[in-house]
Amino acid sequence: GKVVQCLSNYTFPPDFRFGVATASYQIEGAWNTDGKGESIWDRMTHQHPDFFFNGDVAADSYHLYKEDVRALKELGVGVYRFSISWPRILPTGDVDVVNKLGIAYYNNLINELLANGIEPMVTMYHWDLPQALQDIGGWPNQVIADYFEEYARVLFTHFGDRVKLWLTFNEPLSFCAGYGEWRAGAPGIDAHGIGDYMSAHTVLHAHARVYHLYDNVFRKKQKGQIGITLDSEWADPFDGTVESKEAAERELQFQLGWFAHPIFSSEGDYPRVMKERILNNSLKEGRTRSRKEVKYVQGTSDFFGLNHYTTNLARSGAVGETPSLIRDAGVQMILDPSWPSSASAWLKVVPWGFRKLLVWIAKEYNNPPVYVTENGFSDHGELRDTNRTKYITSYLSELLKAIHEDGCNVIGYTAWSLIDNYEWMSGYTEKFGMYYVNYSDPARPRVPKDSSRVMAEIIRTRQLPQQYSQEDDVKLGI
Ligand code: GBH
Repeated sequence: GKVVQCLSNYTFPPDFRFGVATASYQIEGAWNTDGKGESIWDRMTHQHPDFFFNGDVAADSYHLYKEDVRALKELGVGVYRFSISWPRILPTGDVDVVNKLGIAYYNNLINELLANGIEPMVTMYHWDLPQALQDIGGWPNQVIADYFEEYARVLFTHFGDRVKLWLTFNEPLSFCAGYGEWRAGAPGIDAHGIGDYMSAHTVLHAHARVYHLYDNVFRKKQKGQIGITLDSEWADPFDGTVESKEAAERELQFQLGWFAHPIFSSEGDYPRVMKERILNNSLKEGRTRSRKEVKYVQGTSDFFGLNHYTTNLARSGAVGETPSLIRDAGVQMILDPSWPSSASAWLKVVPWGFRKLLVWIAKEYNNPPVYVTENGFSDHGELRDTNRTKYITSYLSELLKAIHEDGCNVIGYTAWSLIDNYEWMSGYTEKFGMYYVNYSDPARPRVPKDSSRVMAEIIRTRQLPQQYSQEDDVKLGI
């Protein structure tokens, strides 16, 4: 039967921050303009033009950033989350060359935002590693943490007087997979069960280094906040069996706990279930040591950045090759065919999973302040994007219940995304923007979709528009 969408009447707390998000490689273009160095995404897309689209031009935000700010202003956002391209600032990855024009671009963007009353939230790394650093091994090589710290120092030095919200990494879970599976993104290295774990180890270390750098050198003067953004689906037990409940819990530990437990838990270190299973499998594989090592990086985040899009059903079972992360997790993840779809095969509309994940994080990590740094819906670029509006409003409704009924400390929300952009392995086929961009028009005009008007209304009224609870006949939530 039909389930009518029922939106919460709660209002957003007075200090709740609203915004939208983007990432450098997905919007900027100008891949080799004004001294920018090559990134691992430039290299991979250029080497495999048959397989990947590229972000050579993208939405051309390098030249059109004022159009982006105009759209942000129209939305009425308080915050704009964007990322800085490491090779645009440091073309070789190292501080031997600091690209003045790259610094100037981000200065212009930041100043334009501030002039319009919008606070910048800056991600230091949204996947575009300088190719020169990949040439010496990339993230599996722990020396990359040194380079990341020096890069961060350049960012704090040049932008920290005006940027008060920093994120070190966007979604380590996603980009470490680039060192596990060819199909998972740049650099496309097939070393599952080894390269991905090694990368994660460096990334956690690099994150902690930059947090401590901020604490020791910049925080007192600049008075900002610094965190990390982790991504996780919700894993709901496939059925009522103990095996499925344990599998769902295990899946959350392997997705979110992998990075969150070392940083946010009172215990520190990787989740116990992960260490045990990886060690057991490593021994079974005839190895003399675990494929994973241990490191403590506790307490190195002022808030918990969370990207969340969708839910899966989890049950215990063998999946993936030996060795691999998914083999170690031992969880089969299943999409319920009754859940509404998007343009992305992996993205089903399951708003209640969002609330469950927020509650899980609050319990697991002693209710940290959570900043939802991404959440959004893909379609094919429709201007009348009713399904995006339904997605955003129903997920925000669950977020409000998590705040008001479950006591979760959710402090902000930046929707993915401001504009249609380069969607990684899917090129320009899946659109997440609240603004449409015509990719066959060299001028790349930004055109508001219906969802942008609803978002503007939510930001202005600080509550959800009630008409969407009346007209809805799509099963969006219970
Ligand atoms: C975010 O990742 C990214 O931060 C952002 O850049 C991106 O544009 C946005 O999502 C929308 O995708 O193709 O079946 O192998 C969200 C987490 C992890 C979701 C990788 C898609 C690939 C699934 N993503 N996952 S599949």
